[in-house]
Amino acid sequence: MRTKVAIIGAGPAGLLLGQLLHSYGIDNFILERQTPDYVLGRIRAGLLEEGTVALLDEVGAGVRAHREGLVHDGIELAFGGSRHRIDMKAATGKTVMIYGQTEVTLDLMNARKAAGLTTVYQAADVKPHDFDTDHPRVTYVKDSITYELDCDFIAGCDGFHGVSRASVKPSAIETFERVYPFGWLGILSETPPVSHELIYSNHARGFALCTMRSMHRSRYYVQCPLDDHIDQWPDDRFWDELKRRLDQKAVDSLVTGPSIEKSIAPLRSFVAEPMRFGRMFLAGDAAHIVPPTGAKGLNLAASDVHYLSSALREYYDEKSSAGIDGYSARALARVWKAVRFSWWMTSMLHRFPDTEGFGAKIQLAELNYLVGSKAATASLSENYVGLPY
Ligand code: RFL
Ligand code: PHB
Repeated sequence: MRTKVAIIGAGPAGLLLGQLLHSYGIDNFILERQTPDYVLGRIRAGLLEEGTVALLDEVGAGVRAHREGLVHDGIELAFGGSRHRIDMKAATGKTVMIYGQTEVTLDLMNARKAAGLTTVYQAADVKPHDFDTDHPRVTYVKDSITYELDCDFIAGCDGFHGVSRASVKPSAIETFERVYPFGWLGILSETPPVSHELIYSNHARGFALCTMRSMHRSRYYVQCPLDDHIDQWPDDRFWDELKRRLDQKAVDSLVTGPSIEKSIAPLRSFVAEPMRFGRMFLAGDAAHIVPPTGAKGLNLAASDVHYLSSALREYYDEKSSAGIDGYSARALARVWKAVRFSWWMTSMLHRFPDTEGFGAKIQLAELNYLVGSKAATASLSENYVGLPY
Protein backbone atom coordinates (compact mmCIF):
# COMPACT_ATOMS: atom_id res chain seq x y z
CA MET A 1 0.00 0.00 0.00
CA ARG A 2 1.10 3.53 -0.69
CA THR A 3 -0.09 7.03 0.15
CA LYS A 4 1.47 10.47 0.12
CA VAL A 5 0.85 11.28 3.79
CA ALA A 6 0.31 8.60 6.45
CA ILE A 7 -1.50 10.19 9.39
CA ILE A 8 -1.33 8.48 12.78
CA GLY A 9 -4.34 9.37 14.97
CA ALA A 10 -7.93 10.32 14.10
CA GLY A 11 -8.46 12.99 16.75
CA PRO A 12 -9.17 16.56 15.67
CA ALA A 13 -5.56 17.12 14.46
CA GLY A 14 -5.43 14.00 12.26
CA LEU A 15 -8.94 14.39 10.85
CA LEU A 16 -8.57 18.10 10.07
CA LEU A 17 -5.16 17.54 8.49
CA GLY A 18 -6.64 14.76 6.35
CA GLN A 19 -9.41 17.03 5.05
CA LEU A 20 -7.07 19.98 4.39
CA LEU A 21 -4.66 17.73 2.44
CA HIS A 22 -7.55 16.21 0.52
CA SER A 23 -8.77 19.68 -0.44
CA TYR A 24 -5.30 20.33 -1.90
CA GLY A 25 -5.39 17.06 -3.86
CA ILE A 26 -2.88 15.31 -1.55
CA ASP A 27 -3.96 11.75 -0.78
CA ASN A 28 -3.67 10.52 2.77
CA PHE A 29 -4.46 7.53 4.95
CA ILE A 30 -5.37 7.65 8.65
CA LEU A 31 -4.54 4.97 11.20
CA GLU A 32 -6.39 5.14 14.52
CA ARG A 33 -5.94 2.80 17.47
CA GLN A 34 -9.46 3.16 18.88
CA THR A 35 -13.00 2.70 17.51
CA PRO A 36 -14.94 5.73 16.16
CA ASP A 37 -17.32 5.51 19.15
CA TYR A 38 -14.45 5.58 21.61
CA VAL A 39 -12.98 8.67 19.94
CA LEU A 40 -16.40 10.36 19.96
CA GLY A 41 -17.02 9.45 23.60
CA ARG A 42 -14.12 11.53 24.94
CA ILE A 43 -15.57 14.70 26.44
CA ARG A 44 -12.87 17.31 26.09
CA ALA A 45 -12.62 20.75 24.57
CA GLY A 46 -15.57 23.06 24.15
CA LEU A 47 -14.34 26.37 22.88
CA LEU A 48 -13.21 27.24 19.35
CA GLU A 49 -11.28 30.27 18.14
CA GLU A 50 -12.48 31.97 14.94
CA GLY A 51 -9.38 30.60 13.16
CA THR A 52 -10.39 27.03 14.04
CA VAL A 53 -13.93 27.61 12.78
CA ALA A 54 -12.50 29.11 9.56
CA LEU A 55 -10.47 25.92 9.00
CA LEU A 56 -13.60 23.79 9.48
CA ASP A 57 -15.32 26.04 6.92
CA GLU A 58 -12.39 25.68 4.53
CA VAL A 59 -12.89 21.91 4.41
CA GLY A 60 -16.68 22.17 4.27
CA ALA A 61 -17.15 20.80 7.81
CA GLY A 62 -18.33 23.99 9.50
CA VAL A 63 -22.02 24.05 8.57
CA ARG A 64 -23.37 22.49 11.78
CA ALA A 65 -20.97 24.53 13.96
CA HIS A 66 -22.47 27.74 12.53
CA ARG A 67 -25.99 26.41 13.05
CA GLU A 68 -25.60 24.93 16.54
CA GLY A 69 -22.51 26.62 18.01
CA LEU A 70 -22.95 29.42 20.55
CA VAL A 71 -21.02 32.58 19.71
CA HIS A 72 -19.68 34.35 22.79
CA ASP A 73 -18.48 37.96 22.85
CA GLY A 74 -16.88 37.78 26.30
CA ILE A 75 -16.24 35.91 29.54
CA GLU A 76 -16.77 36.67 33.20
CA LEU A 77 -14.13 36.61 35.89
CA ALA A 78 -15.37 35.97 39.44
CA PHE A 79 -13.20 36.91 42.40
CA GLY A 80 -13.55 38.63 45.76
CA GLY A 81 -17.29 37.84 45.83
CA SER A 82 -18.29 39.57 42.60
CA ARG A 83 -18.20 39.03 38.85
CA HIS A 84 -16.54 41.20 36.20
CA ARG A 85 -17.23 40.92 32.50
CA ILE A 86 -14.45 41.03 29.91
CA ASP A 87 -15.85 42.21 26.57
CA MET A 88 -13.54 40.47 24.15
CA LYS A 89 -15.41 41.53 21.07
CA ALA A 90 -15.10 45.18 22.06
CA ALA A 91 -11.37 44.69 22.71
CA THR A 92 -10.51 42.67 19.58
CA GLY A 93 -13.47 42.62 17.19
CA LYS A 94 -13.41 38.82 17.53
CA THR A 95 -15.57 36.22 19.21
CA VAL A 96 -15.22 32.58 20.29
CA MET A 97 -17.61 29.70 19.67
CA ILE A 98 -18.85 27.06 22.07
CA TYR A 99 -19.01 23.84 20.06
CA GLY A 100 -17.84 20.57 21.61
CA GLN A 101 -14.81 18.62 20.46
CA THR A 102 -17.05 15.57 20.02
CA GLU A 103 -19.14 17.55 17.50
CA VAL A 104 -16.04 18.81 15.68
CA THR A 105 -14.76 15.25 15.48
CA LEU A 106 -18.11 13.92 14.25
CA ASP A 107 -18.34 16.61 11.54
CA LEU A 108 -14.80 15.84 10.35
CA MET A 109 -15.45 12.08 10.40
CA ASN A 110 -18.57 12.61 8.27
CA ALA A 111 -16.69 14.86 5.83
CA ARG A 112 -14.00 12.20 5.51
CA LYS A 113 -16.56 9.49 4.91
CA ALA A 114 -18.32 11.63 2.29
CA ALA A 115 -15.01 12.19 0.48
CA GLY A 116 -14.41 8.41 0.41
CA LEU A 117 -11.07 8.66 2.25
CA THR A 118 -9.55 5.77 4.14
CA THR A 119 -9.43 5.61 7.92
CA VAL A 120 -8.42 2.35 9.54
CA TYR A 121 -9.89 2.23 13.05
CA GLN A 122 -8.67 -0.30 15.63
CA ALA A 123 -5.26 -0.35 13.96
CA ALA A 124 -2.97 -2.05 16.50
CA ASP A 125 0.77 -1.77 16.98
CA VAL A 126 1.10 1.24 14.64
CA LYS A 127 4.80 2.04 14.10
CA PRO A 128 6.51 4.75 12.06
CA HIS A 129 9.77 3.60 10.38
CA ASP A 130 12.65 5.11 8.39
CA PHE A 131 11.45 8.70 8.68
CA ASP A 132 15.07 9.82 8.60
CA THR A 133 15.32 8.44 5.04
CA ASP A 134 13.49 9.34 1.79
CA HIS A 135 11.35 6.19 2.12
CA PRO A 136 9.36 6.34 5.35
CA ARG A 137 6.71 3.72 6.06
CA VAL A 138 4.22 2.81 8.73
CA THR A 139 3.36 -0.70 9.84
CA TYR A 140 0.22 -1.74 11.72
CA VAL A 141 -1.83 -4.78 12.60
CA LYS A 142 -5.51 -5.12 11.77
CA ASP A 143 -7.47 -8.32 12.44
CA SER A 144 -4.19 -10.15 13.15
CA ILE A 145 -2.71 -9.23 9.76
CA THR A 146 0.36 -6.96 9.56
CA TYR A 147 0.21 -4.25 6.90
CA GLU A 148 2.88 -1.94 5.56
CA LEU A 149 2.06 1.54 4.28
CA ASP A 150 4.72 3.29 2.16
CA CYS A 151 4.48 7.06 2.10
CA ASP A 152 6.28 10.34 1.40
CA PHE A 153 5.62 11.75 4.87
CA ILE A 154 4.28 10.68 8.26
CA ALA A 155 2.12 13.02 10.36
CA GLY A 156 2.15 12.10 14.06
CA CYS A 157 -1.28 13.33 15.23
CA ASP A 158 -1.57 10.67 17.90
CA GLY A 159 -1.90 12.74 21.06
CA PHE A 160 0.26 12.96 24.16
CA HIS A 161 0.56 9.19 24.69
CA GLY A 162 1.05 8.36 21.00
CA VAL A 163 3.73 6.32 19.31
CA SER A 164 5.13 9.01 16.98
CA ARG A 165 6.99 11.18 19.48
CA ALA A 166 8.03 8.03 21.36
CA SER A 167 9.71 6.72 18.16
CA VAL A 168 12.17 9.60 17.97
CA LYS A 169 15.62 8.89 19.37
CA PRO A 170 16.02 10.79 22.66
CA SER A 171 19.08 12.73 21.45
CA ALA A 172 17.00 14.32 18.66
CA ILE A 173 14.29 15.77 20.88
CA GLU A 174 14.14 18.22 23.76
CA THR A 175 11.14 18.49 26.07
CA PHE A 176 9.96 21.22 28.41
CA GLU A 177 7.40 20.47 31.09
CA ARG A 178 5.49 21.82 34.06
CA VAL A 179 3.14 19.55 35.99
CA TYR A 180 0.60 21.37 38.17
CA PRO A 181 -0.16 20.07 41.68
CA PHE A 182 -3.93 19.71 41.11
CA GLY A 183 -6.48 18.43 38.61
CA TRP A 184 -9.84 19.46 37.16
CA LEU A 185 -12.91 17.48 38.12
CA GLY A 186 -15.45 18.00 35.34
CA ILE A 187 -19.10 17.07 34.99
CA LEU A 188 -21.57 17.28 32.15
CA SER A 189 -25.28 17.61 32.94
CA GLU A 190 -28.49 18.06 30.99
CA THR A 191 -29.23 21.41 32.64
CA PRO A 192 -29.32 24.97 31.28
CA PRO A 193 -26.02 26.83 31.83
CA VAL A 194 -25.89 29.10 34.88
CA SER A 195 -24.99 32.10 32.72
CA HIS A 196 -24.98 32.79 28.98
CA GLU A 197 -21.18 33.25 29.07
CA LEU A 198 -18.35 31.34 30.75
CA ILE A 199 -17.50 32.16 34.38
CA TYR A 200 -13.89 31.63 35.51
CA SER A 201 -13.78 31.80 39.31
CA ASN A 202 -10.80 32.40 41.58
CA HIS A 203 -11.82 31.27 45.08
CA ALA A 204 -10.07 30.45 48.35
CA ARG A 205 -11.40 26.86 48.04
CA GLY A 206 -9.96 26.54 44.55
CA PHE A 207 -10.73 27.38 40.93
CA ALA A 208 -14.12 26.74 39.32
CA LEU A 209 -15.32 27.11 35.72
CA CYS A 210 -18.90 27.27 34.46
CA THR A 211 -19.09 26.42 30.77
CA MET A 212 -21.54 24.67 28.48
CA ARG A 213 -22.10 22.62 25.36
CA SER A 214 -25.50 24.06 24.45
CA MET A 215 -28.36 26.00 26.07
CA HIS A 216 -29.54 22.66 27.54
CA ARG A 217 -26.24 21.05 28.45
CA SER A 218 -23.79 22.43 31.01
CA ARG A 219 -20.18 21.62 31.75
CA TYR A 220 -18.70 22.57 35.12
CA TYR A 221 -15.21 22.09 36.51
CA VAL A 222 -13.73 22.44 40.00
CA GLN A 223 -10.06 22.28 40.90
CA CYS A 224 -9.41 19.14 42.97
CA PRO A 225 -6.45 17.27 44.50
CA LEU A 226 -4.56 15.21 41.91
CA ASP A 227 -5.07 11.94 43.76
CA ASP A 228 -8.85 12.31 44.14
CA HIS A 229 -10.99 9.67 42.46
CA ILE A 230 -14.44 10.31 40.92
CA ASP A 231 -15.97 7.83 43.40
CA GLN A 232 -15.19 10.41 46.09
CA TRP A 233 -17.30 12.94 44.20
CA PRO A 234 -20.99 11.95 44.14
CA ASP A 235 -23.07 14.57 42.29
CA ASP A 236 -24.33 16.24 45.49
CA ARG A 237 -20.81 16.82 46.73
CA PHE A 238 -19.82 18.28 43.36
CA TRP A 239 -22.74 20.72 43.25
CA ASP A 240 -22.14 21.78 46.87
CA GLU A 241 -18.47 22.45 46.19
CA LEU A 242 -19.22 24.35 42.97
CA LYS A 243 -21.74 26.57 44.78
CA ARG A 244 -19.22 27.39 47.50
CA ARG A 245 -16.84 28.70 44.82
CA LEU A 246 -19.37 30.92 42.99
CA ASP A 247 -20.90 34.33 43.74
CA GLN A 248 -24.40 34.50 45.28
CA LYS A 249 -26.10 35.51 41.99
CA ALA A 250 -24.66 32.44 40.27
CA VAL A 251 -25.62 30.18 43.19
CA ASP A 252 -29.20 31.48 43.04
CA SER A 253 -29.56 30.73 39.32
CA LEU A 254 -27.60 27.45 39.18
CA VAL A 255 -29.75 24.54 38.02
CA THR A 256 -28.36 21.21 39.21
CA GLY A 257 -29.15 17.73 37.93
CA PRO A 258 -27.65 14.26 37.52
CA SER A 259 -24.23 14.15 35.86
CA ILE A 260 -24.01 12.32 32.52
CA GLU A 261 -20.21 12.32 32.53
CA LYS A 262 -17.67 12.88 35.27
CA SER A 263 -13.89 12.78 35.01
CA ILE A 264 -10.69 14.12 36.56
CA ALA A 265 -7.97 15.52 34.30
CA PRO A 266 -4.44 16.34 35.44
CA LEU A 267 -3.00 19.70 34.34
CA ARG A 268 0.27 19.91 32.47
CA SER A 269 2.26 22.22 30.22
CA PHE A 270 4.53 20.28 27.85
CA VAL A 271 6.36 21.12 24.63
CA ALA A 272 8.57 18.85 22.50
CA GLU A 273 11.07 20.50 20.16
CA PRO A 274 11.45 20.30 17.24
CA MET A 275 8.16 19.24 15.63
CA ARG A 276 9.83 17.73 12.56
CA PHE A 277 12.15 14.73 12.36
CA GLY A 278 13.16 14.16 8.76
CA ARG A 279 10.00 13.02 7.03
CA MET A 280 7.88 12.80 10.18
CA PHE A 281 6.02 15.77 11.64
CA LEU A 282 4.26 16.07 14.98
CA ALA A 283 1.03 18.07 15.32
CA GLY A 284 -1.41 18.76 18.17
CA ASP A 285 -1.16 17.04 21.56
CA ALA A 286 1.53 14.71 20.16
CA ALA A 287 3.88 17.71 20.36
CA HIS A 288 2.45 19.84 23.16
CA ILE A 289 -0.03 19.92 26.02
CA VAL A 290 -1.47 22.95 27.76
CA PRO A 291 -3.63 23.11 30.89
CA PRO A 292 -7.27 23.65 29.79
CA THR A 293 -7.57 27.02 31.57
CA GLY A 294 -7.00 29.03 28.39
CA ALA A 295 -8.98 26.62 26.13
CA LYS A 296 -6.03 26.37 23.74
CA GLY A 297 -5.35 22.63 23.18
CA LEU A 298 -7.74 21.92 20.33
CA ASN A 299 -7.14 25.34 18.82
CA LEU A 300 -3.37 24.71 18.74
CA ALA A 301 -3.96 21.36 17.05
CA ALA A 302 -5.87 23.31 14.37
CA SER A 303 -3.16 25.94 13.84
CA ASP A 304 -0.45 23.23 13.66
CA VAL A 305 -2.27 21.36 10.91
CA HIS A 306 -2.93 24.62 9.08
CA TYR A 307 0.85 25.25 8.98
CA LEU A 308 1.61 21.63 8.13
CA SER A 309 -0.95 21.31 5.35
CA SER A 310 0.17 24.53 3.70
CA ALA A 311 3.82 23.37 3.92
CA LEU A 312 2.94 20.06 2.26
CA ARG A 313 0.90 21.83 -0.38
CA GLU A 314 3.94 23.99 -1.17
CA TYR A 315 6.07 20.83 -1.42
CA TYR A 316 3.77 19.11 -3.90
CA ASP A 317 2.53 22.13 -5.89
CA GLU A 318 5.64 24.26 -6.04
CA LYS A 319 8.30 21.57 -5.56
CA SER A 320 9.65 23.68 -2.69
CA SER A 321 10.85 22.37 0.68
CA ALA A 322 10.83 25.82 2.28
CA GLY A 323 7.46 25.24 3.98
CA ILE A 324 8.34 21.87 5.48
CA ASP A 325 11.75 23.18 6.54
CA GLY A 326 10.06 26.08 8.35
CA TYR A 327 7.12 24.11 9.81
CA SER A 328 8.58 23.41 13.24
CA ALA A 329 9.76 26.97 13.95
CA ARG A 330 6.53 28.48 12.62
CA ALA A 331 4.28 26.18 14.66
CA LEU A 332 6.39 26.45 17.83
CA ALA A 333 6.31 30.26 17.76
CA ARG A 334 2.52 30.16 18.12
CA VAL A 335 2.58 27.16 20.47
CA TRP A 336 4.84 28.89 23.01
CA LYS A 337 2.59 31.97 23.12
CA ALA A 338 -0.38 29.73 23.92
CA VAL A 339 1.69 27.79 26.47
CA ARG A 340 2.54 31.09 28.16
CA PHE A 341 -1.07 32.25 28.11
CA SER A 342 -2.43 28.97 29.51
CA TRP A 343 0.24 28.90 32.24
CA TRP A 344 -0.57 32.51 33.16
CA MET A 345 -4.35 31.92 33.31
CA THR A 346 -3.72 28.79 35.40
CA SER A 347 -1.37 30.63 37.77
CA MET A 348 -3.77 33.52 38.26
CA LEU A 349 -6.90 31.46 38.91
CA HIS A 350 -5.91 28.36 40.94
CA ARG A 351 -4.93 27.71 44.54
CA PHE A 352 -1.37 26.40 44.68
CA PRO A 353 0.11 24.81 47.82
CA ASP A 354 1.84 28.15 48.45
CA THR A 355 -1.11 30.40 47.54
CA GLU A 356 -1.91 31.84 50.92
CA GLY A 357 -1.22 35.29 52.18
CA PHE A 358 1.09 36.94 49.67
CA GLY A 359 0.24 34.65 46.72
CA ALA A 360 -3.51 35.19 47.11
CA LYS A 361 -3.04 38.97 47.36
CA ILE A 362 -0.96 38.98 44.16
CA GLN A 363 -3.68 37.00 42.33
CA LEU A 364 -6.32 39.51 43.44
CA ALA A 365 -4.13 42.46 42.43
CA GLU A 366 -3.61 40.87 39.01
CA LEU A 367 -7.34 40.23 38.55
CA ASN A 368 -8.22 43.77 39.65
CA TYR A 369 -5.65 45.19 37.26
CA LEU A 370 -7.01 42.99 34.47
CA VAL A 371 -10.60 44.16 34.80
CA GLY A 372 -9.63 47.80 35.45
CA SER A 373 -7.08 48.39 32.69
CA LYS A 374 -7.99 48.68 29.03
CA ALA A 375 -4.51 47.52 28.03
CA ALA A 376 -4.63 44.46 30.30
CA THR A 377 -8.16 43.58 29.14
CA ALA A 378 -6.99 43.84 25.52
CA SER A 379 -3.99 41.59 26.21
CA LEU A 380 -6.15 38.89 27.82
CA SER A 381 -8.73 39.19 25.05
CA GLU A 382 -6.36 38.92 22.08
CA ASN A 383 -4.82 35.78 23.53
CA TYR A 384 -8.17 34.24 24.50
CA VAL A 385 -9.82 34.75 21.09
CA GLY A 386 -6.65 33.40 19.46
CA LEU A 387 -3.49 35.04 18.19
CA PRO A 388 -3.26 35.37 14.40
CA TYR A 389 -1.79 32.44 12.41
P1 RFL B 1 -6.16 13.64 20.53
O1 RFL B 1 -7.52 14.22 20.58
O2 RFL B 1 -5.60 13.06 21.77
O3 RFL B 1 -6.16 12.55 19.37
C1 RFL B 1 -5.10 11.66 19.16
C2 RFL B 1 -5.63 10.40 18.53
O4 RFL B 1 -4.55 9.50 18.28
C3 RFL B 1 -4.94 8.19 18.66
N1 RFL B 1 -3.73 7.40 18.98
C4 RFL B 1 -3.22 6.46 18.17
N2 RFL B 1 -3.61 6.01 16.98
C5 RFL B 1 -2.88 5.02 16.41
N3 RFL B 1 -1.79 4.45 17.00
C6 RFL B 1 -1.36 4.90 18.20
N4 RFL B 1 -0.29 4.36 18.80
C7 RFL B 1 -2.09 5.95 18.84
N5 RFL B 1 -1.95 6.60 20.01
C8 RFL B 1 -2.95 7.49 20.08
C9 RFL B 1 -5.85 8.42 19.86
O5 RFL B 1 -6.71 7.30 20.08
C10 RFL B 1 -6.60 9.66 19.45
O6 RFL B 1 -7.79 9.37 18.75
O7 RFL B 1 -5.08 14.71 20.02
P2 RFL B 1 -5.25 15.91 18.94
O8 RFL B 1 -5.93 15.42 17.72
O9 RFL B 1 -3.91 16.53 18.88
O10 RFL B 1 -6.26 16.94 19.62
C11 RFL B 1 -5.93 17.65 20.78
C12 RFL B 1 -7.16 17.91 21.65
O11 RFL B 1 -7.86 16.70 21.85
C13 RFL B 1 -6.79 18.52 23.02
O12 RFL B 1 -5.76 19.47 22.88
C14 RFL B 1 -8.00 19.23 23.68
O13 RFL B 1 -9.00 18.31 24.03
C15 RFL B 1 -7.56 20.01 24.93
N6 RFL B 1 -8.67 20.65 25.63
C16 RFL B 1 -9.21 21.85 25.18
N7 RFL B 1 -8.76 22.42 24.05
C17 RFL B 1 -9.33 23.56 23.55
O14 RFL B 1 -8.87 24.05 22.51
N8 RFL B 1 -10.42 24.16 24.16
C18 RFL B 1 -10.95 23.65 25.31
O15 RFL B 1 -11.95 24.18 25.78
C19 RFL B 1 -10.33 22.48 25.88
N9 RFL B 1 -10.82 21.93 26.98
C20 RFL B 1 -9.21 20.09 26.79
C21 RFL B 1 -10.29 20.76 27.45
C22 RFL B 1 -8.72 18.87 27.28
C23 RFL B 1 -9.26 18.34 28.42
N10 RFL B 1 -8.71 17.09 28.86
C24 RFL B 1 -9.46 16.02 29.35
C25 RFL B 1 -7.32 16.75 28.55
C26 RFL B 1 -10.84 20.24 28.59
C27 RFL B 1 -10.31 19.05 29.11
C28 RFL B 1 -10.92 18.54 30.40
C1 PHB C 1 -15.04 23.62 28.08
O1 PHB C 1 -16.10 24.07 27.61
O2 PHB C 1 -14.88 22.41 28.35
C2 PHB C 1 -13.95 24.56 28.39
C3 PHB C 1 -14.10 25.90 28.07
C4 PHB C 1 -13.11 26.81 28.38
C5 PHB C 1 -11.96 26.36 29.02
C6 PHB C 1 -11.78 25.02 29.31
C7 PHB C 1 -12.78 24.11 29.00
O3 PHB C 1 -11.00 27.26 29.36
